[in-house]
Amino acid sequence: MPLIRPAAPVTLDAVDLRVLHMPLVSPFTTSFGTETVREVIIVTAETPDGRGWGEVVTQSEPSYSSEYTQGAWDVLTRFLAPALLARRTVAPEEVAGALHHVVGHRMAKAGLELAVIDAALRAENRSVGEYLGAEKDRVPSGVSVGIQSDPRALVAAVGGYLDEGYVRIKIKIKPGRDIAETDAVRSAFPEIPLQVDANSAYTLADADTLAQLDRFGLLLIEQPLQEDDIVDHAALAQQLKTPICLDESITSVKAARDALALGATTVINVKAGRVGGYLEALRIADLCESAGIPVWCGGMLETGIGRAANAALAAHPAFTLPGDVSASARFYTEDIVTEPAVLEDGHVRVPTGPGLGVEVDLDALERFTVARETLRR
Ligand code: OSB
Ligand code: MG
Repeated sequence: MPLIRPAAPVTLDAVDLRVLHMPLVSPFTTSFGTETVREVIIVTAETPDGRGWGEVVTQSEPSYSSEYTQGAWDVLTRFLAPALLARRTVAPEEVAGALHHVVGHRMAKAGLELAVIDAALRAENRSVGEYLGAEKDRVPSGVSVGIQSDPRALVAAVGGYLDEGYVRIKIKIKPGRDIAETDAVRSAFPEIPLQVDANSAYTLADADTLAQLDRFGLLLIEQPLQEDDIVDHAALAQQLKTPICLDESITSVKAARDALALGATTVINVKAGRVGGYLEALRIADLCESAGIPVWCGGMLETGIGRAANAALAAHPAFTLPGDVSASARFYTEDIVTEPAVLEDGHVRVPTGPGLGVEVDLDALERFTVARETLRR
């Protein structure tokens, strides 16, 4: 069965790119650093029938992955957007092929592809949920909690999110800020679905430390070792009871297939940006569904644009674990869409309107914009 019902091609008149700086409600700290402002690229695909919106989820520094905003800006303006504009028309399913000659830069490609998907679906009056195979009208919402000043502060932060209704907690860990943190959260909340994310901060030599996490009954540990440590992850899996879930390492359906074949992971975090787009994300979900591997939708502190697409993806039946699909207010006091995602009974609604099903607040977009360039055919 084909993964999706294709959408008709759109005529691309222009691609508009903006860098936005959006203040975060509170600093977000991971093993690779602290963010206080989300720097993100918003893509507009301009067609004779209207606009489509996309989001490039790079961060300002190449820490989570080798991609970063200024690098994405360079490759988008010099190579990717010109390659798409050189075609008279393009269908969403043709974008990846049209950009294939550029190696890597998956987040940049994913943002362009999403703008074309949105434009094409709006023109056909189809929702991104229908397009991606969503089978739910709302998805369970997990929250990713950054490293705090100490375990007590972490317990307080987690308690706040539980009070809001989040159904699954993920805490960030790093060497020296792991066992005591997880112990504190587990002791305070013995029953909650809990997982940890190391963002590549350990090596196989830390296996004994990581094995101490086994006693906390975690759903999984996310990306303990580095992006290219596939064989080491397989070795680590032999030493842990906690399931390993790869994030950074899964850059494509091929990488997913290899990691599964080697026993490096038993759960997969799917992020459209990391893998080059929502269609590749769907291929990974499909692979995992066939293999009986649970998947969940990861997040990259998306604005309302990417957040809408993530909610739709997470509503696909392959996504059997709660994702990092939180309410907009988890990260932002002001979003760039008119109806930001809210938490309702621990869930986020899957938009049903045409395309992404959200309208961009052009005033807010303008206020957060720090750079802009329009490329034309
Ligand atoms: O590893 O999942 C990650 C944010 C930025 C970069 C990497 C990660 C994250 C998160 C936040 O954990 C997830 C979210 O958007 O809610
Ligand atoms: Mg992660």
